[in-house]
Amino acid sequence: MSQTPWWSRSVVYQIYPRSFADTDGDGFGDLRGIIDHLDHVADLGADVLWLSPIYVSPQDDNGYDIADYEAIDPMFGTMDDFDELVAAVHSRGMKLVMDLVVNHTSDEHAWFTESRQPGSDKRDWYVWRPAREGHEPGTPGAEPTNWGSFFGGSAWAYDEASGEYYLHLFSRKQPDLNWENPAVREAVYAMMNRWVDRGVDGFRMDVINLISKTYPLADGVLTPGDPYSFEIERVANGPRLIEFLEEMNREVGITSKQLFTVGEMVACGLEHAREYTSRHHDRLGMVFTFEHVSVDQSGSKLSPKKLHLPDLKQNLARWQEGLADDGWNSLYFENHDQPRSVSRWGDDSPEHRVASAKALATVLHLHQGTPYVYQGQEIGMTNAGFTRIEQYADVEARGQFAQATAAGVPEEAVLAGLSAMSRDNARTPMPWTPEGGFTTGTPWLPLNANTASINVADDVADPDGVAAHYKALIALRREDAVVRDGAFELLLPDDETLWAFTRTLGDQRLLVVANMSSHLAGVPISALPSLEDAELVLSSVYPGTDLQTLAPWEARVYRFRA
Ligand code: TEU
Repeated sequence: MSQTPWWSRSVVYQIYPRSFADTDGDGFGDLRGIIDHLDHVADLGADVLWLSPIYVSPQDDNGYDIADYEAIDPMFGTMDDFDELVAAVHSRGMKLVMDLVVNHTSDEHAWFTESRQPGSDKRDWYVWRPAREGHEPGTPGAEPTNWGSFFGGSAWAYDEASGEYYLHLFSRKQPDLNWENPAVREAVYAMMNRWVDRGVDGFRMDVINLISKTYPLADGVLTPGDPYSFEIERVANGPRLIEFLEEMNREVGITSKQLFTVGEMVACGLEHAREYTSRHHDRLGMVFTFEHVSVDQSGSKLSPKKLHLPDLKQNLARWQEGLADDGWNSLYFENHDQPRSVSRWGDDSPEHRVASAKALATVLHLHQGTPYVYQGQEIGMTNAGFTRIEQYADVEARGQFAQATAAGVPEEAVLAGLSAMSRDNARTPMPWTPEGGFTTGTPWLPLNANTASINVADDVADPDGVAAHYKALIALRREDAVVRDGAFELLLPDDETLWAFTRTLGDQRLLVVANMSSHLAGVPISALPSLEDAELVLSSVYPGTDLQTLAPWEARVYRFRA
C-alpha cells in the first residue's frame, strides 16, 4: 500500500446509536433516528460515520457483547433500516464504518452456548481452563490465573456444568474467543465479508490487539492491596497478532478493497503503532492508542489527576513525529469510553465552555492524522454530573465501584473518580433541542441537566457556536494540503499554558497558538516564527490585533509562507 489512502483525508463522526436519536419512543436511539439526522453530520463536513455496535445483544456492555453478528438488534431497527442507512450515507458521499467486536462475544452467542458443552466441537472456540491445581473448582483462589478483568473482579468465570472456567477480559457476559483456533478466525472473516458485501466501508476493531494472547496463560505480578493482577502484557500484542491481522486483511480484502480500518488497542505504544500501520505491510489503517488519554491518570482510571499540559502535547507530538514517515495517526479526545473533553481538559463553566471546546478542537484537528468527532463533542457537551452510584448504567462503573469499595476505598472517593472519568459521561443522550428532542418516551439514561442551554439546535443556529468552529476546521482540512500533509513541529514544549505548533509543506506554513487556560496569557512572540505577512485564518474567540496576549482559551491559526 503506497498511494495515499482515501481515509487519510477523512474526518470521522462517531455515533453511539443508543444515545443518538430515538424515533419509536422506547427511550433508546435507533437506526431511523440516525437516518433522520444524517444531514447534521454531513453539514459538519465529516465524511465517515462510525457506528458503535448495533448487532443483536443482551446489552450487558451496551452492545459490545454480541449475540449475533449477522443481525440488527430489534431495539435499533431492522436489516431493511440498515440497508436504507447505508444507501442514505452513500448518497451523501459519505462512508459507513461498523464496529467489529471479535475479541469476545456475548455469553448468549450460539457459539458460546455450544461451547459450554464439554464434548462440543465449539469447546475450543473459547478459552476454557480447569481450576488451579490443588484447589476445589469454584472456590475463591481456584481461578486458573490471578488476572483481573477490565470491569473489576476476576477475569475467569466458573461454569458449574463443566467444572471449568472461561476467560473474560471484560464482563462475565463477554467470554473471550480463542483466536488460536483457525475455525474461529474463518468464521469471523466470513462474517466480515458478508458486511462488506452489504456495503459497509470498513471496521473499527474493538480491542483488536487482545486477540493474540501469550500462552501458556500464567499468573501476573500482584500490586499490594490489589486482589487481581493486571499485567496487560500477558494479553495484549501477543506473538501471533501480526499474523492474525495480515490474515484478516487478506481474507477480507481490506487493502485490495481499500476498506477503512482502525484498531482500538490498549497498551499500544508508538513502536507497536508503527508496526501495525506501516504502509509497507497490509495490516491496519490506523490505531487508537490510549497513551494520550492516560496522561491525567495516576495509576487507575478512578484516580484522575489534573492535566499537566506538556504531558498531553508532548505525547501527541511524539506520535506525530513517530508516524511522520510511515504509518498514520488517529486523532481523538473523545469517544463513548472517555469523559467529555471540555469538562476534562477545558473549562465547562458557562463563561469558558464554548471557547475551550473550540480551543481543544483547534489543536486536535490541526495535527496530522484522521480526526474523530464523537457525537455531542461538536456542540461542546459536558460531563453528566452524576453523584450517586444508582445514576450509573455502565457495567464498568458498577464493577469498578464494587471492587474499589470492597477493597476499602471510601465511597466518596470512588464516586469522585467516576464523576470525572466514567464512560456514562459521554453516553447521555444527544440533546437535539432545548427540550431534549431525543425521545418522546423515557430516555434510557437521563439527558444532561444542562440541555436547555447546551443543545444542537441552539449551537448550530449560532454563527459563533462550537459546531460552526468544527465546520471551519473540517473545511480548512479539505481545502488546505498543509493540514493534511504538513510536517509537524511542536513549539514551546514545556509551556504549561500555551499549545503552539507549526505545520509546514513546501513554502506553505500554518502556525497554531492556543491559550489552554481560563486566564489571559502572554505569548513569548520571539520564540515563534515572525508573523510578518501572516494571515489569520481561524480563531476561537474574537481576535485582538496582535499576538502579545491571548484571551482565555483563545486559539489562533495563522497561514504564511515559510
Ligand atoms: O474498550 C476497550 C477498553 O479497554 C477500554 O476503553 C475500557 O472500556 C475501559 O474504558 C477501560 O477502563 C472497548 C470498547 O470501546 C468499550 O466500550 C467496551 O466496553 C470494551 O472494549 C469491551 O468490548
